Amino acid sequence: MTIEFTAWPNEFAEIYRQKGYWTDRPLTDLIDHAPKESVAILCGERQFTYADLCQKSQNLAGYLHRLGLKKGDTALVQLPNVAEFYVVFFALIRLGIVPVNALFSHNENELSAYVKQIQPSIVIASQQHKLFENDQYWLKLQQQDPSLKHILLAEGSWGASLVEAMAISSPNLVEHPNAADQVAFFQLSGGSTGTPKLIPRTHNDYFFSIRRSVEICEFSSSTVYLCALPCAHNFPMSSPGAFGVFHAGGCLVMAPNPEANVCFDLIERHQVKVVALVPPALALWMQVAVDRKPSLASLSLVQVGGAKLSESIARQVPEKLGCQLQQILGMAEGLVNYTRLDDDFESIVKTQGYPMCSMDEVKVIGVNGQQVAPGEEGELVTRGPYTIRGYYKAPEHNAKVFDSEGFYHTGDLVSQNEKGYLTVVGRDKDQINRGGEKIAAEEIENLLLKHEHILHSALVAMPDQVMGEKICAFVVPRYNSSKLKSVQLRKYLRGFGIADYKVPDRFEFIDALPITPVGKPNKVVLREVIRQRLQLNNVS
Ligand code: AMP
Ligand code: DBH
Repeated sequence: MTIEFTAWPNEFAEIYRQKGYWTDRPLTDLIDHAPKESVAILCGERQFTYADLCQKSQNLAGYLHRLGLKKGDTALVQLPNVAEFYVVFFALIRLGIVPVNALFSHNENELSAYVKQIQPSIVIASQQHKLFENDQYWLKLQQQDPSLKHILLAEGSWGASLVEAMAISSPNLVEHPNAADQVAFFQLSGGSTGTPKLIPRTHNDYFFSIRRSVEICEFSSSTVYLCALPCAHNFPMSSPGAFGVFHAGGCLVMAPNPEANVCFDLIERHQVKVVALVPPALALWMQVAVDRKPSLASLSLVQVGGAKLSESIARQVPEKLGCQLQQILGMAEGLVNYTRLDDDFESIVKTQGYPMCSMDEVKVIGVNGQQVAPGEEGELVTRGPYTIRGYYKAPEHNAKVFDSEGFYHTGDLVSQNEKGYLTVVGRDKDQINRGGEKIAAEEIENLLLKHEHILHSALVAMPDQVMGEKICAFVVPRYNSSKLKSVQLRKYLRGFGIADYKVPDRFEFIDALPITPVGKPNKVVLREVIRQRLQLNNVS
């Protein structure tokens, strides 16, 4: 049993193999060939060598095998930033079980949507999350999908124990990962539609993106990398992220969150050299660094991506943090652009770099679908050796965002200079980028529309000093507008169990939505309305 997905056409696959991009090795090679006694992960007071990581993931694979899980099964995983996240990942991969790694901030609404899409055989979660404090949600999930039989909890008073499962040795385990050109796991898309989309990543394509990232960022066995962003996110996982650290034989330090003081302590204690951040976290780090710069003495590189970094903040990084900046424009669908370590300072602060592979085909196209001249704005479209050709089981959406030649239309508006460097200038997708966390407007609009007092709703991004963008929900009440209040609507939305970061920061009640000539809500106008209202508020 393999997971269905849109494969690369053979003629492309052949070239990617010839070039040595696809090596037909499973992702487990990332840890299985590292020097056994080196420290792979530091997590709180715990230390895991590469030998530990291999052993524990083999043990867990043995346990899962004894449960009856097999190749082609899927798993829903939700863990905080702990070493077990990686043990679980490699255990599942060893058996060809395909995980979806939910973000820890995800809630009932998101997890249930993933369960619906992949029908997992097992859930691996943590009691630190309120959904798994007791077995209520678990029972509900089992009702939703009766084939879901198993749960493992990282710590807990109910369910089977992940720690115990990792501890039982399984000497006779026969590993059988999925073929390297098949789906290894699902990555998550920020999305722009009502249902979250899953991104099938193969061993071959993901492994390549990791290896190439390691080369570009010059990771080595002496790299000490701080995982401060959510570990399941594509950026800290693969650009080069934790997996890049493993491939290089370096050391991964887990931070519970990107909070500056917590991270500064860890950097000082473990002599961290590299960290990946989103722009709002970087801005906060720069404030705290005014008093704590010596704590950062070991830091040589801060990678920033996920959302647009302002040039003025970028310029201050070397002075305020005492280290180099690297900008990254990446996406869980594949394409990753890096500024290079030896780039001139102007390119580093003004652009988000260029693709990591010479076989990444990148075009910037205008509204007529034609490529625009260098320096002009257009939509970024791409295909290449590690960019997917389709989302999981989403034929309608795929028909919209993948063209007949297999190019992925990113919805990012960029300009590309003569040297090939890309700069993000805007977005043409129905999404809000709240400091790196993406919200599909339609998902929340649909929930608002279920409210008996709401006639129409439209979510747009509003500018925010710290987050870059925040969520503004325009709402047209059905009856008497005075009945609707922001507090109630927030509570109402939380009632659906949505992740907190998706709850609108502001509600604006209006009599009617401005519409475009084709009858859709005119979000260009709405963004302008909220921008002006915010400006007025600032003046008054
Ligand atoms: P996702 O498809 O959910 O993985 O999110 C990827 C998207 O995040 C990209 O298509 C961009 O819209 C946005 N993004 C990532 N990195 C940057 C960056 N450095 N600057 C601006 N936007 C970014
Ligand atoms: O935002 C992203 O999805 C992202 C940013 C930087 C990403 O997937 C990546 C690097 O790999």
